[in-house]
Amino acid sequence: MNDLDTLVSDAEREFAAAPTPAELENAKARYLGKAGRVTELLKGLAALTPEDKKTRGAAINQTKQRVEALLQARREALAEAELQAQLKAEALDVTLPGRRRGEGGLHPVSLSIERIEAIFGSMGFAVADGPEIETDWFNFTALNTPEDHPARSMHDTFYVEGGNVLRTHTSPMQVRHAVQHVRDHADKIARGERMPEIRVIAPGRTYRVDSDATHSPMFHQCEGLWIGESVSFADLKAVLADFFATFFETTDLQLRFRPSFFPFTEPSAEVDIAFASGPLKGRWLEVGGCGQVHPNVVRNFGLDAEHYIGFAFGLGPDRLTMLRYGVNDLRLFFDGDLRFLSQFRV
Ligand code: 2NM
Repeated sequence: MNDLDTLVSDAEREFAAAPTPAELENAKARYLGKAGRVTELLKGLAALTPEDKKTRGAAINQTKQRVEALLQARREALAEAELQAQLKAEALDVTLPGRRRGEGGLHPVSLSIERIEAIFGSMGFAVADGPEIETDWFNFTALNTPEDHPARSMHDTFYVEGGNVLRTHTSPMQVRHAVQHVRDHADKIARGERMPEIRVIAPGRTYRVDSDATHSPMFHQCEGLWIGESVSFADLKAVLADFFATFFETTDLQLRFRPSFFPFTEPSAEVDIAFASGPLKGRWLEVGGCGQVHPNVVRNFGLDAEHYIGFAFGLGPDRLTMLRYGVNDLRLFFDGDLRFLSQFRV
């Protein structure tokens, strides 16, 4: 191997050993730069005879071209390797599923309240709304609750500034609705004409000082009221039987009224149901309270209690939702954990 072939194979080895374009350019300088090996060979031509200069010059030029070709090949190889590395690093898996917009849905208790409104709506009940901060009169006094009743204690009721309370039930909305209804029909009532019946439900948030697995300081209630000239306990039974059968989508259902006491009804009863099949089969479950509206409450509506009579009831949408879906801890509804809540998305 002559000195020129050695130079070419040296260049090839050094170019191949350069791992980056920058190091390749350093290696190039050692051959083709101002003091590079090829340049030095060309400088050496000056000392030769014209004859030798010609043959040697041609050989060096050929060597230079071979080195330049090797350099160019190595440049392209490094550029290609860099491109491949970049493509690999930035690789996109186009078969991955897209990012979806998060889907929301109604809270399970809201779903129940919507069902409750639809069912009672089909029986002609209007839906009342009202403030969550209530006056003492609408929350207690109008509902025949005496000054010394334990429900009025600070242990049971959240008091806010000005002597108002966070409503402990939704009945005050019914009082507001009934009082307005009576005002709206005052002329008719004064002429002794028939007043349209009061038929209303009041769903919403209510508050009591209570907190454990089955009690939350904020919970939901849906109270119902039907007042007319001869609305009886038999009507109450029919309305509630129809409601529970529709809500739980079964006619295999027993209904039981257990004597009880509420200041705003007389007589009063707790309502129990029992399913004939399913996981709760045969167990009596308390689902609400009810009664004939107390004459004092009827008078507070602005009506003659000798002439108008009816019933009221209170249901717990939280508890109805637990029974419907088999949820055993009330707190799950109010923790805001999406792993729980997303299961009810419809
Ligand atoms: C219940 C139980 C019994 C009730 C009474 C009234 C009103 F406004 F007519 F006086 N509303 N709701 C009532 C009666 C509520 O909840 C357990």
